Amino acid sequence: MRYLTSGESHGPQLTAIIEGLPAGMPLVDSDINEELSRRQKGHGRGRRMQIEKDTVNITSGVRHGYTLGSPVCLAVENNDWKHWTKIMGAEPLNEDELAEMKRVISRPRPGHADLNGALKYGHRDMRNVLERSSARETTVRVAAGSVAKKLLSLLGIKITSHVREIGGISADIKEYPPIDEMMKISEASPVRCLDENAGQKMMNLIDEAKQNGDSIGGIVEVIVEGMPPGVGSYVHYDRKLDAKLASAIVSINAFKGVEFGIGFQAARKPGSEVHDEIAWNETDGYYRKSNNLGGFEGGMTTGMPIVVRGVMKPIPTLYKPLQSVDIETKEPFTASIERSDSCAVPAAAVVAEHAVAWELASALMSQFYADRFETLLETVEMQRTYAREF
Ligand code: EPS
Repeated sequence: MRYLTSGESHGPQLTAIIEGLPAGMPLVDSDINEELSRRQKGHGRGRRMQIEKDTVNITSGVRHGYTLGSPVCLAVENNDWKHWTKIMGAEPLNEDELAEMKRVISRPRPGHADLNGALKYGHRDMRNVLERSSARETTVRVAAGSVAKKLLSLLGIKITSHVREIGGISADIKEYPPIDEMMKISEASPVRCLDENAGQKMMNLIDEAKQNGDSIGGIVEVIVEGMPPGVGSYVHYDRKLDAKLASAIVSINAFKGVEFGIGFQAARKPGSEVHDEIAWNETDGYYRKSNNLGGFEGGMTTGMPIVVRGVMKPIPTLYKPLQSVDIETKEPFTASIERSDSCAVPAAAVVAEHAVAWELASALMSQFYADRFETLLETVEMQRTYAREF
C-alpha cells in the first residue's frame, strides 16, 4: 500500500490518494471524520482550528460503503481558503497585483523549514515554503491513517495514543489501564493525558507559554494491541518494521526523536534487566513476561503490545520571535510572525497514532497480500493460529 498527499495550508484543499487497499473492506466517511475531529482538539491550539471543521469527501475507490480495490481519493477542503484566493490562487498575477499583495515573507523563522526550503527551491517569497511545510498537511495523513486504522480494527488490532510529557511535566503512569480504558481517559483530557493532575499542570504551562508569546513541545506515546507476531523481517534493513515506524514518527512535523518500549533507558541497564523473558500458554501461545522492548525483536512484531514514543520540539512560530536575517537586505531582523499554535502536542499524538496505523496496515498488506479483504482476514487469522501452535 502506498499513499501520496498534496495541498497547501491556505490552498483550496488537501488530498490523499491511497493505492493498494484490498477490495470489499467496509469504509464510510464517518470512519475518517471522527479521526479528523480528534486531531483538531487539544489545549494550546490557535485560532485556525476555530475556522476549520475538517470533513472528508471520498471521491473515488469506495462504492456503497465498500472499497473497490481501486485508488481511494480523500479530499478535505480548507475553509480558510476563501480569505486566501488571491494570495494562494493558481492564476498568474500582474505586476500591480503582485505589488498589492503585501504578504511576501523574507524573514525566515529559526527552526522552521523557511530558509532551507527557500534556498533549495529558489523561492524569494518564503510563503511558497511554509504553505506546504505547515503541519496542516497532517490532516490528510490522519485521513489516510484512519483508513489504515479501520483495516486494523477489522482485524482485531487496537491502537491509541496519549501524551506523556509537555514542557517538562510528565504524566505519572504506574500501570497502564486496559487499552479501551486508556482510549476513553485520553479522549476526555484536553491534553490527552492519562494522569489528571499532570494534565492540569500541562494546561497551565501551555497558557503561560501562550501569554509569553512562546511555544512548548513534549512526548507522545502510541500503543497497539493485537498485532500478530512475526510481522516485518530481520533479513534486510529495509524490511525491519520498527525502522519503518521510526521513520514515520520522525517524518511528522516538528518530531525529533523516537523510542520503543523502555527506549533510551536500555542504554543504562544490564541485559538481564532489559530483555523480556519468553513464556508459552495454550490461549496466548508465546508471550513475554515483560515488554521492555516495546513489541519488537529483530525488526519483527513479538505479538506483545507495540509501545512507541515520539518527541516533538516546540513549534518554531513564536509571537515573541527570535533573531533572523532578511534574505533581501541581509540585515538582522526578528523573524516574521505567523498565526500559530502555542502547543500542538495533543494533536500530534493523534497524528502519530495514524502514522503508526498506516505502517502496520501496510506491513500486513505486504506480508499477507490480498486482493479481497475476506482473504486478508483469513490469512491474518491463520498466522495467529500458526504462531500460537508453533
Ligand atoms: C501551522 C500554523 C497554523 C496552525 C497549523 C499549522 O495555521 P495558520 O497559519 O493557518 O494559523 O493552526 O495547523 C493547522 C492548520 C492544522 O490543521 O493542524 C504551521 O505553520 O505549521
